[in-house]
Amino acid sequence: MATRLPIGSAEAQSEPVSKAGRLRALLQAPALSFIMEAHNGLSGKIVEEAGFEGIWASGLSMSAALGVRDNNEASWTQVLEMLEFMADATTIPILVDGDTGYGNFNNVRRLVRKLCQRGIAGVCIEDKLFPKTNSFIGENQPLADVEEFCGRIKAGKDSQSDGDFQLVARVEALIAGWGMEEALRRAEAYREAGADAVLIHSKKATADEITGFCEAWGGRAPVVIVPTMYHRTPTQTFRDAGVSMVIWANHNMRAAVSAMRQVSTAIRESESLVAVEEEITPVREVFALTGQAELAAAEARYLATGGGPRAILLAASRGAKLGPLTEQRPKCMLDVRGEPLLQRLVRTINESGLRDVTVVRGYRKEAIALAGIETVDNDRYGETGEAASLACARDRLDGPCLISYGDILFRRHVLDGLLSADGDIVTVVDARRRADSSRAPDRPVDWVRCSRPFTGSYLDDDRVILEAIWNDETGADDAHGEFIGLTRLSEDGAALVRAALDAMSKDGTLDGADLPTLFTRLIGQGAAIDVLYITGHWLDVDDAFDLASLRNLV
Ligand code: SPV
Ligand code: MG
Repeated sequence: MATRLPIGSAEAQSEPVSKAGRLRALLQAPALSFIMEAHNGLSGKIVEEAGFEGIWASGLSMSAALGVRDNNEASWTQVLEMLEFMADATTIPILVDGDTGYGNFNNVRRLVRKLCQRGIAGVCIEDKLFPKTNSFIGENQPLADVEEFCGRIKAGKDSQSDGDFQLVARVEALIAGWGMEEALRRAEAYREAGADAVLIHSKKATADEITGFCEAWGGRAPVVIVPTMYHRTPTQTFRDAGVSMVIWANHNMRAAVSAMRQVSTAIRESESLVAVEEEITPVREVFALTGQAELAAAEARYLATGGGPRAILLAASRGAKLGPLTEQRPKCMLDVRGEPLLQRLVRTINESGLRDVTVVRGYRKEAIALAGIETVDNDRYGETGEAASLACARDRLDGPCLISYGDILFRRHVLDGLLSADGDIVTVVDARRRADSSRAPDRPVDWVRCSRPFTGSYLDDDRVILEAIWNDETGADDAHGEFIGLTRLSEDGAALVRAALDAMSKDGTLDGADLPTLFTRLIGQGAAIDVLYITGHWLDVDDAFDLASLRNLV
């Protein structure tokens, strides 16, 4: 058995504290602590998210979640498997309800060894017989022989590979109707056998038995309680009685049952999702809970990119028209239904197979902290424009790439169409944008004129070339559409853009240039910029009006 370091000792402080060590500290601390029931990885995460310091892996709840009775119908290895998911999903200690230990001392030995291997912080075993029955069912359940149960405790303590692993002995004498004296006799025997704490269980509606036990017990070992039946008792009563830990034993499982019943009934009766959609957790929150962002970051790190285009997102500007909304963060980080706009954009790009994403930051750059992206900074964002931001990512213009404004969102098929379009430089133009009466009148638009207008004909797949691009209202009536801020470059296209940026830097025009200026220069040099016409299915955010429509639409 590994050695146990005394709480607060110098050695203990220099060691990283294991989950078992943290459970031990909770049990031994003078303050009352609380652990909350969970029955799988997801509920474990929710318990941790709520701020609890520990998890009660309830036998009743895990059984119920598996659709079986709390009578050891789930085998101990099935429980172990669930516990492994819970331990992997959380960082707080788990005290597992080990029922009776699944047999005699020998089963307890194996159980404790396996729990330690799986990173479980402690086990609670109750002085009953295998197969167990839930304490709240029936009367006068038979109790284990004290000596035999002490053997289970000793065997468990001798088998722990983590010196801090906690074994809590659960005394069922009060529940079984054997009285206080027997409860105290058993608790003392279990303490002497090596139990780290005793759980005194009661099914009375008041806490009299608990306070009576605590008074007579006198703090000989930490006391754990489960106030399921005496739930009206004020928590201060437990503090005053010197209880060490409260287990809220089954309330997540019961809450899940109520919520699932409600939702199932509502959907069944209305034959629709309308009534429930706003009431239940959005799918994206489930993705967040299960750590999807971490996977995106890992994919960026470990998955071969296959030489696919790199994405460069220009997100340096503040979005001053959004006023106080962009005081603390740039507009690309504005919340759109619980998720920053930029994160939605990155996800669309990732979904199209582009994993190498570089964001050019500027205003409030520290606010741009997303998993799965790289960043470069345009620290002169205040006096420069889009071309200078792109020049900050010049080193990354070394092969096929996608350039996007950081404040736009588009449907994935727009990007997929662009990625498969021919041409060294291809820009996306919305042919219908001019007819969009919902936009604010002073909103800046990158107008374009092309070699021919959009026709919408199925047979029309002739090449379209960009002839002019400008962003004032002059000539808006002659425009064939609006540049949406999305461009794809081949390796040769990237070389052309790089050379143009270098030339602009040399002749002093870079700082004041936006992307239309850069494209105009390229056109002037004879470069062919292809156009991919689309009709809608994208959005940009320039002002509060755009943001409101975006929040309504997404
Ligand atoms: C459990 O949560 O499974 C327990 C606590 O053992 S109780 O149901 O209150 O007995
Ligand atoms: Mg139980």
